[in-house]
Amino acid sequence: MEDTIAAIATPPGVGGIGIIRVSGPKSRDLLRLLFKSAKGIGDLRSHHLYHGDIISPETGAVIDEVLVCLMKKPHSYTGEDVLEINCHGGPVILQTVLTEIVKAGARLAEPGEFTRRAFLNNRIDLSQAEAVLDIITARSDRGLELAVSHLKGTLAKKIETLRSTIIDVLALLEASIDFSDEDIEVCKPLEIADTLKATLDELQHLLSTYREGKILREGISAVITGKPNVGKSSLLNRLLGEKRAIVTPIPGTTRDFIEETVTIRGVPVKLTDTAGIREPENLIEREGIDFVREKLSGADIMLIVLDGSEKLSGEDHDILNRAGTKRCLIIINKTDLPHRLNETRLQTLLGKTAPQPLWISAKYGDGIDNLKDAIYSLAMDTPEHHHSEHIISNIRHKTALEKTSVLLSRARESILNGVSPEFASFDIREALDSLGEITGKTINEEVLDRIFSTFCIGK
Ligand SMILES: Nc1nc2c(ncn2[C@@H]2O[C@H](COP(=O)(O)OP(=O)(O)OP(=O)(O)O)[C@@H](O)[C@H]2O)c(=O)[nH]1
Ligand SMILES: [Mg+2]
Repeated sequence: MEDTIAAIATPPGVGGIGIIRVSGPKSRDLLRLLFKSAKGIGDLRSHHLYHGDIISPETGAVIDEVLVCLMKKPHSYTGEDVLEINCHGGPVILQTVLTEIVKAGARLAEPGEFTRRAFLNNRIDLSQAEAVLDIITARSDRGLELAVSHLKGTLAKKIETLRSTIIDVLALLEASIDFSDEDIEVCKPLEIADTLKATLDELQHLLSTYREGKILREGISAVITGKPNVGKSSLLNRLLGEKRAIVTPIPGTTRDFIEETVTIRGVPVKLTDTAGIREPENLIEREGIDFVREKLSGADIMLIVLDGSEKLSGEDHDILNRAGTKRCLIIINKTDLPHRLNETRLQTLLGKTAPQPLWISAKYGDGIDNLKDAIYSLAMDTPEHHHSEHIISNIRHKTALEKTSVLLSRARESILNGVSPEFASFDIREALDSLGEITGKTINEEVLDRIFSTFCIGK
């Protein structure tokens, strides 16, 4: 039998309320031992809130005035008896109550252990358990929408449909192996190959959404670069909608880098404003510029800022040349001032295939909407949106889908080439296992440990 686990479920620190969560067979006894209510709790109804005190069973002293709720199995998050105690939200209170619970026979929960139990008791599948974590850590509206749709089981349903098709194929193949001596044609190779092709196409489609899903879930990093005084810090402030970085007419204002995250068209973007790149005049500048190069090499995209009110300089050339193959946008700032930058020269320098530079005024906000669209498209690689329910965002799912795809292709090849069906059947079985890893139908303990260890305690 499972033991009973307990943890503080709310974040550390002070708050209006703090919740302690308990799950396991002892939940009910713990409540009867530690909780006293003036009205009594009678036969303790499930999913009802009771008001009263948590007391120390040894001294009878009141520890806190609380609301408690028992959710009897199987209708609870974990599928076991779950007890939630709403205490006042102070760290000492919560710790004291938790200590009493542990003294009374519960054990402190590991990170993610409640959700792990929910999975083991078939309340949710593995893709839904992972979605719980994604909901907690969502960094944008669309990231949250995606996680919620996964929690609702949309991905799991899709995977189950694919599995069921593959199982049908396997059944046909197996029949043809069993009846191979007899003269009945049970397996039509071309039909099977077609079904597999359709499944492979669906797998490919799911895989093609990974980039979008990953970006919605994790966001991207963008570094703003350019020579001094072109308006990098002004651009950061404009995109953030607040004055975060110091802006002055003195070239070399920004020395350190400044990092802030904004949501652009639903994507969390970590923006880094950096020191202007030029031949360093002193040690501080040299350090600053070295930092920029480091930041640039790690960034997903680069926003290269030029000053439209000045001619292109050698420094601009250097920066553009160094951009290399990195995804970047060329931004010409200060469009509110008379134009002095020679666009034809810039275009020649960039080459014909380069994207059109974007004109903006960081100071007055012109062109910023266009710039946001361009950042979004560049990040996604495509302006096309997928529906949340058909997007994958987890590398574990991607790897499993890829493996499934390889195995099914191999099975299809051998069927088309008239190879004995045993081979295809073997590959298809493996493909089923690999697909089942996504929902947790086939999974080992080690993988479970890895997944749930990334959760917070109390979830
Ligand atoms: N007219 C006009 N001035 C701008 C614009 N953007 C920035 N500036 C001015 O240009 C000067 C430099 O702006 P910053 O944002 O500090 O430039 P920076 O690229 O961060 O400069 P460093 O940190 O020194 O590398 C300031 O005086 C800004 O007010 C713009 O769109 N139009
Ligand atoms: Mg600056």
